Amino acid sequence: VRTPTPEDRFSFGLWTVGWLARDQFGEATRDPLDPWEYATRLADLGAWGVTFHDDDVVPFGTDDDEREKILSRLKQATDDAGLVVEMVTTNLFGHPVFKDGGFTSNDRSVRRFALRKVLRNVDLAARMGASTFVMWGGREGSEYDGAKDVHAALDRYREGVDTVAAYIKEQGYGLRIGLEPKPNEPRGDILLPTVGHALGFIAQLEHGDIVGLNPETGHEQMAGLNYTHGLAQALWSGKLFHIDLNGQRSIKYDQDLVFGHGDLLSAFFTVDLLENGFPGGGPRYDGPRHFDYKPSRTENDQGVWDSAKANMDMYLMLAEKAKAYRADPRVQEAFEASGVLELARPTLGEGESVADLLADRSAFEDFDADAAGAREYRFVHLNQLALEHLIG
Ligand code: 3MF
Ligand code: MG
Ligand code: MG
Ligand code: MG
Repeated sequence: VRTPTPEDRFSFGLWTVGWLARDQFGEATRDPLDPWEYATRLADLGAWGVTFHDDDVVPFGTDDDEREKILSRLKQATDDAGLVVEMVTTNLFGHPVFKDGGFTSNDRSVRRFALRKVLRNVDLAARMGASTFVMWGGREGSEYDGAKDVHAALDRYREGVDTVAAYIKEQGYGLRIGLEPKPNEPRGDILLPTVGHALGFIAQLEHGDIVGLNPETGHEQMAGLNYTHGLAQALWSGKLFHIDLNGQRSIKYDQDLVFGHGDLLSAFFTVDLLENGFPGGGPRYDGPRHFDYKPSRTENDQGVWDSAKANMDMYLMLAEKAKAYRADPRVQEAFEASGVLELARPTLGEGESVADLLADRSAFEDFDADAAGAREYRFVHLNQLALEHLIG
């Protein structure tokens, strides 16, 4: 594989390579580096950008002077390394104060504290030159249905997101908010569990014009859903603002594997959509290729950086294969034969009214449903061509 360049726009959360591998059952297996060390090592591998939670860089509770020192140091290091801070996000899940949520905690004083933490972080995001502000509400939810008034919680969620969005506009910051859906973990059930739920929520916002999505591969797959379809609907809705790429093997705990190390065929079609767009045209994603994975607990210094590189290598290898797949004349023929391209043609003719449709006997009275039912789509042949390219 070729070496990634800044044009590829690969970015990483500092919390990914920075994860010390402490899990539910075991202690950390790695020693921490300073945030700027992670950043420069990612730059050496060919990454273009980094992202972080406030607390990844400035530990919770740090005083203002120390915070200022740390932030200047990080900014200097990213500038020196030629790295972009493309996204900033808020940790509303680590401290015990957020155990029942941030924006939707049953405790109003916690909700006010959460909002202040986020607003301060919006200022930081703008100062770092970020373009996306992600909100993952990992603690917004419940273990017990009786413990959360979901109607009130959604009111408070909307109030929180609208307050932040209004502040962004008021300050004239060039930031857009990306909501990140996840079905569960750490809460038993999380609010806005899927791309679809989040799109429905955004439609209820006052400032929804600057609110979109940051869908994560593994989060959709934890719910048994098709990540590529989730991206597709977000694109169709004009709401695909950012992405979290990683790997997940079926419906189980959040694995955060290297991109492509989970469902490889699904990863192929994800890259095909991101790189080549919809077969029939339509909106394209032009944001960062952002990875949110965790180097496995078995990895130390070598393995952490091998795995970071593996994400980019997987993406580049799949991009190359996806290009060859689309360029293959047999694939174009199969698209034709399978009706994949025909789907882009509107069902009604130009200017055709419902009355015209009702008057069209060929559409119904004289339509030979049995003949149409006998049509062969040959999707298996098309899929086999994709696999030929993928493993060939
Ligand atoms: C958890 C996540 C989060 C979010 C992050 C916002 C800790 O499963 O995916 O990572 O991505 O909080 O960007
Ligand atoms: Mg995640
Ligand atoms: Mg995950
Ligand atoms: Mg994520």
